[in-house]
Amino acid sequence: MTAPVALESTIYAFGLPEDEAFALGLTLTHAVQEEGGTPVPIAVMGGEPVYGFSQDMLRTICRGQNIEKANARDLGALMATQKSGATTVSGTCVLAARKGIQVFATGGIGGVHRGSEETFDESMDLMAIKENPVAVVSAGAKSILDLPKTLERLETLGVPVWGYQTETFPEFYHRGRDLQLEWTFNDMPSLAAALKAHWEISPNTGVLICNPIPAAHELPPAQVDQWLAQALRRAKEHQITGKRLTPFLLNALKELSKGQTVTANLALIENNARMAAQLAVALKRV
Ligand code: PSU
Ligand code: MN
Repeated sequence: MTAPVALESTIYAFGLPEDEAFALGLTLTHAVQEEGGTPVPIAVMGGEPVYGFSQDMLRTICRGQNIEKANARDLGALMATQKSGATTVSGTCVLAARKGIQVFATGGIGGVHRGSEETFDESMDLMAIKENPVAVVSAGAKSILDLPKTLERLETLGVPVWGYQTETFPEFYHRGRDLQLEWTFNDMPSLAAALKAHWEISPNTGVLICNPIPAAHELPPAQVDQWLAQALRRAKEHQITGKRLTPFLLNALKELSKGQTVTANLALIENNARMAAQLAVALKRV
């Protein structure tokens, strides 16, 4: 397989409406191929980890019926019970690493939730990036999370957080505000060389690569904050916690923004898939 790029499947099953999700599956496949990479969407189907989907399989996942949200810790149980799961960033990191796939494109990672001092809600994504040698290309994380705490936790875990052509931690729907990154790489050969050096020193630890949403697709930060505040209030009213929280918030944002967050989400994922493919190609040359 030349220049493989892993893709997660939770976004298809739980992050978007079915038809948009299906179209996105096809778009990401083409985007990775156009940049010279091999797309490897990952899920668990009937108890088997799958690397690459047929169109039927993609449709089943997008429909999201009889599909679990599969974190890293769910994989063994899904396999033993022959169930199907759409893998989150954490589940995808584990399965990608098992096949030696070094580059993975997602939209945004999970992180430390707001109010975590009460709820202890921190995404397993952070731990999984620490434990698997995969470069996770993401547009940062949404401010539904507590971003300063998320960055602190990544530091504690020893996960490098690198900007690609940005000095600011991107905040998913916009290119970021005041969270400074310590490391920035401005071209693909430099980024690939840094990854190679990192894996010589820390062969088992992943890296978070931050690729901001293209400026043309950014949503205004103040507007996003307003939608977020409302979405968080709704989640509290409905007492949504645990695994259901992230999909609930995404759906609330979609409604509040009349679909604008979905359009931005699609644009940034495609951008990440392209960049990840360029990185996978560059990694072969270092
Ligand atoms: N961020 C998004 N869209 C998503 C997710 C994150 O903008 O669909 C998904 C990813 O699969 C991520 C997961 O790994 O949500 C994190 O869920 P939790 O917060 O329950 O760990
Ligand atoms: Mn959680």
